[in-house]
Amino acid sequence: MSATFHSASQRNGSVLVVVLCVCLGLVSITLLFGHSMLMAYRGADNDLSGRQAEQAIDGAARYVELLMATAETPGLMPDITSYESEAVPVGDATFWFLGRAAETTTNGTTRVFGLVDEASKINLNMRVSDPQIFLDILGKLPGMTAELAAAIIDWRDADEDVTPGGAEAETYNRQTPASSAKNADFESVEELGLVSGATRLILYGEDTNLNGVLDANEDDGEINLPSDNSDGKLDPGILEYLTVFSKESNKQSDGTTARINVTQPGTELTTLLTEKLSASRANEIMASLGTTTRFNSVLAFYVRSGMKPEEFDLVSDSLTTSDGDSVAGLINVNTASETVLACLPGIDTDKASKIVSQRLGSATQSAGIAWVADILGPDGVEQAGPYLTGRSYQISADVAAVGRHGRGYRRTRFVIDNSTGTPQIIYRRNLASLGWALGSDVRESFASTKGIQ
Ligand SMILES: [Ca+2]
Ligand SMILES: [Ca+2]
Ligand SMILES: [Ca+2]
Ligand SMILES: [Ca+2]
Repeated sequence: MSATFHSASQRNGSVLVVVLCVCLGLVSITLLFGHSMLMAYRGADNDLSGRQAEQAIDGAARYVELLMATAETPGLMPDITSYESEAVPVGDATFWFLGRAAETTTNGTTRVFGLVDEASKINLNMRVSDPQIFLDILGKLPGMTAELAAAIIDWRDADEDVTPGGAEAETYNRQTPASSAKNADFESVEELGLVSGATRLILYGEDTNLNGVLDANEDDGEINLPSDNSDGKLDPGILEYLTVFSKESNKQSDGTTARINVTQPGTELTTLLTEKLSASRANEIMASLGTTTRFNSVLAFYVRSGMKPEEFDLVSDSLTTSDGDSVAGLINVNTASETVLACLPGIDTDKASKIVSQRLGSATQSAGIAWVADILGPDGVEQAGPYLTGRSYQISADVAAVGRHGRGYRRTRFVIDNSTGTPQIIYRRNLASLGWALGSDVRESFASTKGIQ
């Protein structure tokens, strides 16, 4: 009896245990199910947020095309105050244009939102009269090695003659898989990754997410990748300073008439000066030019002409020293950084610094270049003049975006070309894999408002 009772109570106890187990099992299944539902929901939410972010990025690209199409002065970078660049709402999504500080002295410590001028960079395909000039320009880039500079020359020149320290087919043939030098122009800066001597460190430097800003992991030494010198300054790689896209049409602002070649000054030039200035000034200027036609740049022509800066700025966009349909690779003195300017012949760090500080001190944005002649001096004009412009026709928009609740991070960099008068996207690259590029403050702002991230 007692045994039966015991056994019954044992059985009851077992049943209870079984029931409890089943209940616990059901609860855990429910919890598990609930959790997976939540994960599925979050996944779907992330998918939706990602799609929203992608749509915001496409919208941002169209916004830049519109800005360029409606610009009052073609070739003038849109003024930062004339467009939205930071935390721009598009429905439930938000986008940012990752920009660059105007001063290089901020060392990546200032987050700047805005569009970037491709003509503010050195063009890997720029034309020079002597390869040594380009070798010197490249050699002044921070972190550049003599070997890589030489290999860049060899990569794009048509011949198989090895520049000292460089690389042609014989070097690439020894690689696995065997390849050869391209012997043609670069189509993107990413192509540099194929060039002999290029390393991740030289290309990216400390700026592994290519946002121009010193992120926490880029200033903590060896604690997190990349390895950096934790000196509180961003040491970017050469990608920061290079482009393949800068190009301007060699037409006057009407888009059809060829610019006037000042190395063959004739009645066209007199007519232009008469129209833009006056008949008497045209005569004086033509007289002071005399028979000299050996100008290697429009800036050198200006120095010789005796024009006032404001006179030259009225005519400079109608002048050229080239007979080609377009001119590629000129550097815009109105947007280029001190680092880029100091790479050019005839511009030392002192002059580069003066150019940038005078530009920052000016109240209005300019497309003129006369103002740099005073800083450069006659020798500087002679050497740097052939590589300078005041205008830009290719803008890059590095767009980062999130969907609702700050989720679904996406990033795409576009280059939009307006050299034909109709803006069009000529480059698009997904940069989301480089990781979050908006800093901890933006992430925290979403976390604090939505409790997510
Ligand atoms: Ca070659
Ligand atoms: Ca960075
Ligand atoms: Ca680090
Ligand atoms: Ca550093």
